[in-house]
Formats: sequence, structure tokens, C-alpha cells
Amino acid sequence: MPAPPLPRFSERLHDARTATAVGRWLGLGVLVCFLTGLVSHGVQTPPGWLAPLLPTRPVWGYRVTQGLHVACGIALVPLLLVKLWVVYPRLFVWPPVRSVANALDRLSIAVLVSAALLEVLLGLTNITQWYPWPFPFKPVHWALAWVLAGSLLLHVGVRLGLVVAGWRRVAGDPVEADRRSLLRGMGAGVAAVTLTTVGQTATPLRPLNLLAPRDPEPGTAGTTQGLPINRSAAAAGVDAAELTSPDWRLTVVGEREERLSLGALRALPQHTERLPIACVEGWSASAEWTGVRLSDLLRRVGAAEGASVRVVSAQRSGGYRVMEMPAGYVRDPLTLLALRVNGEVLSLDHGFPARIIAPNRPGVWQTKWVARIEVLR
Ligand code: HEM
Ligand SMILES: Nc1nc2c(c(=O)[nH]1)N[C@H]1C(S)=C(S)[C@@H](COP(=O)(O)O)O[C@H]1N2
Ligand SMILES: [Mo]
Repeated sequence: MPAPPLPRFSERLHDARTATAVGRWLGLGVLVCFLTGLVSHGVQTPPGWLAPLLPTRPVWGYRVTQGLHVACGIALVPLLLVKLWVVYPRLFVWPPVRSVANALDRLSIAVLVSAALLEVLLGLTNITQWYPWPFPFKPVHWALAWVLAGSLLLHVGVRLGLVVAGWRRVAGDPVEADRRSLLRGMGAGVAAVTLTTVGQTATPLRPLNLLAPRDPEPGTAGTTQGLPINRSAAAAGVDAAELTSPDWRLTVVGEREERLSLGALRALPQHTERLPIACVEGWSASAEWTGVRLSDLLRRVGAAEGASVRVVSAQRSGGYRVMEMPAGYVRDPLTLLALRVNGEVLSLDHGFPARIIAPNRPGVWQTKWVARIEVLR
């Protein structure tokens, strides 16, 4: 069969060696995203065997892994665009399939490319808190991560020869100089998107933060008391009158049940700790928290050493209303029921009258507007 009038491409920079050179960086970015994603999944929704093993040190551990996840995720945008530009002429090869093996290979690449584009698009919309999809983010992002990892492994495995050859120098390669320019341009693209966003978690780069959706810089819209507000009291639909009423009580349930007023909480020994909030969406900020040690509160109601707890927010609905805290965080002296942040009484938006702050835990589990703490075992 004669070929239809397909577009023709000069070989320059659309060659396998260039695809491999770009692919190395792309593969590294995907690997970092995959591994840090596994960490996020494990820390946020640990299976039963893992929950007691989760470390509370370093206190900034999740801040680093999730900051890296979102930073590498953003860097994947220029990397993916360059990679697709290098290889897109392959869409037009004739004949489109040469054998069964070739058909399967091309099919697996279709899966790889779709999964990569979708994974990145989902991640980007999620960090801007825009949810245009009819499905929930997390389970889809999680499943796609495995599809992507599997199809990438297959893709690299099938081309192992080319990938290995790509590391070897070729004398007199006429494309070498152009390829180096392309990689430099790609590097500049990565640097640009990284430097203008990573300040949302890497404090010294805050002044460059032009594109990040959240900015912990005081004075920025949506930031008070030195912390961005992830979901305001109004957005969470909490009853401000109830939370600020003198009749407000915190219920703590163990062997006994106690109901403590805000005055009673303030009369207990207060501790001040510097701990970060590390949002799963990639921003983070450290703050100085003052309040009651969770372990002190639990000792008052006769909780056993090694207990885990359930924390219930005054928020009426939503995914963060109920939180379970494994024993390791519960017994940690840094885990506080915080009443103050950065020297001020918590604002309603930051969880007044009392919120949880625990070391090395994702922001989603730093429950605000705590109403009830129950010992589980
Ligand atoms: C190769 C690309 C990527 C892979 C393999 C990947 C993988 C993962 C995995 C496995 C998780 C854990 C999901 C769970 O807890 O069940 C995760 C979480 C997350 N990822 Fe990605 N990801 C990728 C790209 C991105 C990008 C580009 C962004 C945004 C720029 C992003 C943002 C997020 C966010 C915000 C979470 C936390 C979700 C939550 O806990 O609510 N990811 N990712
Ligand atoms: N009850 C409740 N607690 C919550 C949330 C929420 O929506 N409801 N959001 C969580 C998330 S995702 C983060 S990152 C932190 C942010 O705390 P901040 O708004 O005080 O900065 O609060 C956490 N605690
Ligand atoms: Mo968050």
C-alpha cells in the first residue's frame, strides 16, 4: 500500500538519542513523583500494619517529601512537552504497525502518554484547588500512578538497548550541538517553573513565588497569623457562635470522660513548639504553636500508654471532620492541642478554640475546631 501524504520531518532532534536524553530527566521526575507519592499515600492512609510504624521525626519529613512531589510534578510539564515534541513524528510512521509486537508496543505507549498527561493535569488542577472532574482526585491519581509506573517500566525495558547506548559518546555526531541546546532550553524551562513556585514550601525562595497557588508570606491574600488558610471557617461551614460561646467544651473520652472549657485548657501546663503545617497540596509553613500536650490530656482520662485516638471536629461534614491518630503521634511530646499560633490566640480560620498539630504529619490531619477526642484502644 502506498503511503498517504504524511508530513515529513527532518531527523534532526527527532532521533532516538535525543528522545533518550530527554527521557532520562523525565524518567527521574516520574520516579521521584512515584516514590514521594507512595510516601504520601502511606503516611496519609496507612494500612493497619504501617500505622504504628510511622515516624514522627524529622518533624519536617512530610514537608520535604510532599514539597518535592509537587515541585517535581510541576517540573514534569516542560519535560513532558519537550519529550512529546521530540517523538511526535512517530505518530506518522508508515505503515502504522509492523508486527504484533510493534502493535503492542505502540499500544503501551498510548497508555503511557495518556496516563502521564492525565496524572500531571489532575495534580495541577488539584494544587490550585480546582476540581472540574466528576471523580474524586485521590483514588484516580493513585491508580494512574501505578498504570504510569508499569507502562514506563515496560517502555524502558523494551528499549533497554537504546537507553544504555544513549549514555555512550558518539564521535562526530552532527546533532550533538543542537541536542545540547535543546536540553539547555528544557533546563531553563524547568528552572523557570520551579523557581516561581517552590517558594510555597522552600522559605528562602518566597520572593520569587509568582506562580504558586499558595503563599505563606504574611500579608498575602489568604494568609493570616503567618499561615495560609486552607479552608476558612466559613468555607468549612462551622458554627462561629458555638465555637466562640463561653459554653464551648472539649470532650475527652477515655476510661473516664472529661469536658473542658477553654479556661480549663488554658490553665493546664502549656508547651510551645515550632512545627510545620505541610499541606498535601505542596505548600508548607512553620509556626510556633502553644497549647496542651495531647498525651497530658489523655492521661487525665486514664488512657493507656500506646493508645491511638479519634479526633472529631466541630465541622459538620467534609472529609476532614474525623481524623484517626496512630499511637506514635499520640504519645509524642510535640503533639499538641494548640490554642495559640505565633504568639496569638488561634483565629477562627486557623481552628479556634483548639486544633491539632503533630510532628511529621500531612496538613490534612492537622484537624481544626476540635470538639471531641476519643481513645480507641
Ligand atoms: C508522574 C507523575 C505523578 C505520580 C506518579 C504521582 C503519584 C502520586 C501518588 C501515588 C500520590 C498518593 C495518592 C494517595 O494518597 O492515594 C500522589 C499524591 C499527590 N500528588 Fe501526585 N503524582 C504525580 C504527579 C503529580 C503532579 C504533577 C502534581 C501536581 C503538581 C501532583 C500532586 C499531588 C498531590 C497534591 C497529592 C496529594 C493528594 C492528597 O493527598 O490529597 N502529583 N501522587
Ligand atoms: N476541621 C478541619 N480541619 C482541617 C481542614 C479542614 O478542612 N477541616 N483542612 C486541613 C488542611 S488540608 C490543612 S493543610 C490544614 C491547614 O491549616 P490552616 O488552614 O490553619 O493553615 O488544616 C487541616 N485541618
Ligand atoms: Mo492541606
